[in-house]
Amino acid sequence: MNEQGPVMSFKCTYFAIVVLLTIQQAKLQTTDKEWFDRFLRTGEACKSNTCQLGDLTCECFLTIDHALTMRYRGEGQPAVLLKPDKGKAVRFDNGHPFERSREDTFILADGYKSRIVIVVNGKFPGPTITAREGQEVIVHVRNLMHTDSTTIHWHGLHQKKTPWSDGVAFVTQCPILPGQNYTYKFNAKPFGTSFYHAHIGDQRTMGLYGPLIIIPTPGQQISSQQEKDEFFVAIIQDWNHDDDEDAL
Ligand SMILES: *[C@@H]1O[C@H](CO)[C@@H](O)[C@H](O)[C@H]1NC(C)=O
Ligand SMILES: [Cu+2]
Repeated sequence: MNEQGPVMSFKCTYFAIVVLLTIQQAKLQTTDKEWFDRFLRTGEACKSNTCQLGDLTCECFLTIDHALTMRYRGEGQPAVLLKPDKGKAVRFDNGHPFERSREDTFILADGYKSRIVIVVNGKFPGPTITAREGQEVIVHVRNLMHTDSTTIHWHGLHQKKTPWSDGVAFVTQCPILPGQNYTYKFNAKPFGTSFYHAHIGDQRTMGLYGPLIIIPTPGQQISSQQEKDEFFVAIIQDWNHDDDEDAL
């Protein structure tokens, strides 16, 4: 009569474990908002378990917002305006030295006055996106600018079969309105060193751009290998002391 007892209780335990694991899994699932916020803090762009050799996808999160150069944001304390003095940043109001260790938490640019720029994940210029040739690149873009709409163009990529990801405002997509998101999906082809940039108004010169590097699949004839620590990325841009809308 009792023969089924152990089997039943084993089934129940098994069932309970599966339920618990499923709940655990759901808890561990990071939401898009959490990813956006995480990369906004770290200044990086892409999930570390993607974009590597052998991964099928390269998934990144870009938050777009305005910021001021030469201004320490405060991080819980009052914000501080800065000015350059003999190669160091000092307080604008009293000329006192500013803590050197905090220098990478504000945007220096060329140190000439405080100017409005556009930052990507808090950085000016934006963080580097490095994908592998042939990967599906997925870039979630969150537009936190208050009144500007935006789009991002992936310079050098052919967008075969994905014309809607080309990022040309009013031509291949409606601009991403303030407060809205948009996800770009495209194939990482051809390989090469390029950049992504805003494709609307003066936003590129204001800072909405960053390096976009597609590493070739191994075994191909290429002029110079661009991997490991043997290279660094330099990116240059036009820079105006006046706001770009006045300079244009
Ligand atoms: C944009 O994405 C963020 C993060 O996932 C979300 O919190 C927000 O509601 C989205 N905004 C819109 C308008 O869908
Ligand atoms: Cu371009």
